[in-house]
Amino acid sequence: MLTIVSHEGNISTITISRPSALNALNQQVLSEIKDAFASISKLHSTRGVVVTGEGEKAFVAGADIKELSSLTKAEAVELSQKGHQLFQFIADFPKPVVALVNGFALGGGCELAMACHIRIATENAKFGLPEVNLGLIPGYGGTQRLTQLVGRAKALELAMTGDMLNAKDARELGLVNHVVANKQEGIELANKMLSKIAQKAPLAITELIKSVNAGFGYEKAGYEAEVNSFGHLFTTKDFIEGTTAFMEKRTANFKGE
Ligand code: CO8
Repeated sequence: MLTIVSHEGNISTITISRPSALNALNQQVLSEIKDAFASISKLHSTRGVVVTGEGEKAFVAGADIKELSSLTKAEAVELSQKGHQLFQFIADFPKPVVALVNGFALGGGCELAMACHIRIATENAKFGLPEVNLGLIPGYGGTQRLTQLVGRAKALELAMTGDMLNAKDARELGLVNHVVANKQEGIELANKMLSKIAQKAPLAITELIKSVNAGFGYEKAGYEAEVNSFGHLFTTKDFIEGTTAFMEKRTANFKGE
């Protein structure tokens, strides 16, 4: 298993545990996250969920680039659509979901954190959508959710430069709710917050999540445009160059082809 589910009191924790690849999301991890949320949704005793990454270095450093590099356009579109469904399931989850971001939250990792309701980041956390370095764009809803959280101008700047934001800057921009010194403090804060919410009426919390999300609207056109553009880029030479360069640990030389 690459995803560990644990329960303490009325809080369930999902830990993505693939430290050798900085907890990157391969298809197995995605499917295990889906199963974890599905099983927690049936647990009456769980009143809140924490999602985090194993270790201190990474929350999730993105989709698994080695796996992505061999996908066809059709496979990439299918996987992106599956990810969209899963991340929207998390965004609509009827119980509060806190992302405890303990290190790198890049690409799909940043998208996973953004799908959660609340984000707590450790001081060493780094956020970013660096897909442009691979000849790609975000494919798990990042173009939409980053824009919702930080506004169009900053979202475009971050996604076009691929720059990483530190935890404090991410908090300034509204991407992160709270910054804590380390993972232990993050666990304590997440537990405190979720325990407080657990004392409120559960049905009211569920309706609150539904209402806030309805106001944002699941802008289907935006998510669909992302999937189509993401898939299209799998047919380009720049995508081959970008992913090859990552695996060869060098800077990519893009030609716009
Ligand atoms: N995928 C696969 N392996 C990874 C990933 C990743 N995203 N990130 C890190 N790793 C691996 C490295 O290859 C390395 O493995 P090895 O030891 O075998 O060489 C190991 O993890 C440790 O990483 P580094 O040695 O690179 O550690 P550093 O501290 O030097 O650097 C970084 C850390 C800066 C985080 C660096 O690893 C990095 O840049 N990683 C890639 C980040 C990235 O580009 N993420 C975006 C990926 S694309 C994406 O998320 C698209 C989402 C939509 C997908 C839709 C699916 C269809």
